[in-house]
Amino acid sequence: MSRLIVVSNRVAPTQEGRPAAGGLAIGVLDALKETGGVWFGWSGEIAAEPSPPVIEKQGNVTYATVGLTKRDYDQYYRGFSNATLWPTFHYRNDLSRYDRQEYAGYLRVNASLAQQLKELVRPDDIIWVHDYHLLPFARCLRDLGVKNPIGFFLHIPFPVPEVMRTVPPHEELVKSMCSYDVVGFQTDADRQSFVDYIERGNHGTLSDENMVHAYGRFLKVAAYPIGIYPDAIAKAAEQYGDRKAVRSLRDAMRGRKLIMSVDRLDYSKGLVERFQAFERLLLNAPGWHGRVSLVQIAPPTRSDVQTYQRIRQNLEGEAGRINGRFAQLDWTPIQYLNRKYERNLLMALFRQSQVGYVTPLRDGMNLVAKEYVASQDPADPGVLVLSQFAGAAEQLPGALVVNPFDLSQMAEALERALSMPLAERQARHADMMAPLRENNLSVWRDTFLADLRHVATASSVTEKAVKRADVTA
Ligand code: GDG
Repeated sequence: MSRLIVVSNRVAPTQEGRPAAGGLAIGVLDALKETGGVWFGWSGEIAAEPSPPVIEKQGNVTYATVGLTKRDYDQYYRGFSNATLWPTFHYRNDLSRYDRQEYAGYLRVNASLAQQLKELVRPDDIIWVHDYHLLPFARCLRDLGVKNPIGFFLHIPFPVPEVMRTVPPHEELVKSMCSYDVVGFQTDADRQSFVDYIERGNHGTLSDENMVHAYGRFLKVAAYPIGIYPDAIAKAAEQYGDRKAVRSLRDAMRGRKLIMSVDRLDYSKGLVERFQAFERLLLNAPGWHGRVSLVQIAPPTRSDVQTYQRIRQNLEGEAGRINGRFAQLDWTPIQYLNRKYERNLLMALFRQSQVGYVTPLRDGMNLVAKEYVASQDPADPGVLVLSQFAGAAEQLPGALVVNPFDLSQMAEALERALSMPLAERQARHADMMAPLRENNLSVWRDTFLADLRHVATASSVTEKAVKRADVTA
């Protein structure tokens, strides 16, 4: 059996007690622990100069991590990845900026990571690369003569061509993505945006079975919605129900209803709009005063990127303003916690709550939405209020789906969720658990890897045939 090498910008912290708060890290780690393999990427440390990977084995996973220099970090990570690609791919061109030096740094780091990985690759390994930091990574490996199957999965949305074209080196990026054997997206809409870019720009064609022929290569382009392990989450949510933090929250609620939200502190998650819609509920339905609280957990991320500092200030301002307006001596409407919690504890908190409030302005999938559903007690489940712009909305038919730009609609959905009869809550919950079990995290990984193995073999045969035909023509 060939070895699996996973490549992502950041390898999840390996030390106990350092929880990874990020969908990619959680999804990849769970997926890799089962199959075993190598996880290659940045250690999270700033190094004085580039050095060979540090290798550490834990169970059946080998971690191979490298440091980044300050210049690499600034240009590749903080710059082009998170100040250009992240906002644009989340349709926030207004927050996106482009700097040629940063793009050069992005390409340089991709090339240098590829060079370092090449030393570890064996001929029968298969390589699975993750996310927007590494769009050109396969191109770099191919330039070094690596012939192994290489697949790519994008965890965030892929924008429609008009938006993609606002990134100045858009064509170079898309062309380099065609060096992969499989390019996977979270949803069919993302896949379609990528195919539209190729077809409308006359860069290539789509044939049966999602095969794209572009820039002289054949690759599969498909949607592989990332999943979770719902039964393991349900178990953890139940077991952690007795923890002190969970009991304290239950006591503090004193019979009040609880709306729970958990997100990395990111402008794509729609946190400000979410607070404002909750405020609208309190304005429109004063009967809820003193009877419902919103708990927002938002661990900070990328806090050295300027736009992230701004969202933090805005959110603190909004929470303070709304609490100042409505709070009573014994009731705080919004509890805003700007820190990380243990993951199983979060699942137990979800189970305590009556509403899961997940309203990103744009999101590749959103694992929190799925985790919220999985954490519920089937006998007395909470209701999920979910943005239509999360990939998860396609897969969770029992959610109350809202447009996060429509505050009134969100406030109405909250009220409906808070008052929903038990039978309807149970039916909606059951409607969501079935697809979550059917498309769990193993299915995501196994489907992607099966396609990668299949396509890599088939396309190398096709490309050889095309080359032979070119020579004899
Ligand atoms: C990217 C895409 C896509 C959150 N706070 C804490 C904590 N978390 C965990 C959640 C969840 C994960 O982090 C967040 O995942 P999301 O999917 O919601 O969002 P992103 O981080 O933006 O993830 C996203 C995902 O990749 C996977 O492909 O769904 O669209 O943007 O698992 O529970 N975990 C801990 N403490 C916290 O305080 N331990």
